[in-house]
Amino acid sequence: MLNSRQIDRYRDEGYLVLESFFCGDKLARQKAVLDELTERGRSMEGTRHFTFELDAKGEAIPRMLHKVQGVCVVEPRVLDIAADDDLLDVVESLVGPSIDVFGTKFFPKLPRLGTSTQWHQDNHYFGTNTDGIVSCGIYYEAADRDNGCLRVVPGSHRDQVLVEHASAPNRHGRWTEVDESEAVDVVCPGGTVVLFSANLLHGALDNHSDRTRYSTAWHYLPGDLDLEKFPRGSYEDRFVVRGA
Ligand SMILES: O=C(O)CCC(=O)C(=O)O
Repeated sequence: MLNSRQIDRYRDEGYLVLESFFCGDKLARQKAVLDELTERGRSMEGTRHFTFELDAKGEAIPRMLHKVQGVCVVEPRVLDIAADDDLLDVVESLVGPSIDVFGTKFFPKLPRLGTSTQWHQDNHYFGTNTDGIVSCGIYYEAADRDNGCLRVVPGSHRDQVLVEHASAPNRHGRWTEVDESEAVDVVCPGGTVVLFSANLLHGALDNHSDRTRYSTAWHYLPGDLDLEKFPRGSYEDRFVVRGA
C-alpha cells in the first residue's frame, strides 16, 4: 500500500518513483524472461506484436528489436509481473480493489540504436482524458541519460488537456513537443517501478550506450472503467489482475 504522502505526491506531480521495488532473485528471474524474449524477438521481423528500429530510410534494421506490443499476450510470464501481488497492493491505493491491465509493452532498448518513445501523453493514444488510468513503467536495469531513461514533465497531468501529436521521421508512433526546461530525468536503479498518470507528458531518451535498457510499460485501470478502444472481455491485451 502507498502512504498518504506518496498518494498526495502522485496526485500533485502526476508520477511516483518506487526505487528498487523489485530486487534480488525476483528481479533476476524477471530479467531472464526478458533476455529470452529479446533473443526470440530478434528473429521475428514482419510478425504481429514485434517492431524493429528504423534506419534513415524508414526501413526495419534486421535483429534490432524495438518493441513487443501486447507482451502479456505473447509471453504469459510477463503477465505474472503485471499481476505481482506486491505491485498490485501499491496500484490498489490509486485504482481501487478491482484492477485490470491493458496495453502491455516490452522495450529492450538495445545498445547504441535502441529507442522507445518520444514526448507524449498515454491518453492521446487511448482517446480519453480520464485520470482513472495509472501507467506503469518498470526498469529492469539501471536507467540513466546514456541508455535512455524516462523523462517527465511534473504536474503536466493536472488540467487533463490532450495536446496534439504528430508522426516523426524514421520513428514509430506519434509525438509532441514540450518545454525541455520543465523536464525531469528519472535516473533510477534496476528494479524501479514508476507509476504515472495517463495524462502526464513523458518520453524517454534514446540509448546511446553499449548497455541495454529493458523496460515494460502498461496501464492499470478500475475494472469498471469502460474504454471504447479497449473493452473488457474482448480486447485481447486487457486482463483482469485483481478483484472482478
Ligand atoms: O521507455 C520509456 O521509458 C517510456 C515508455 C513510454 O513512455 C510508454 O510506453 O508510454
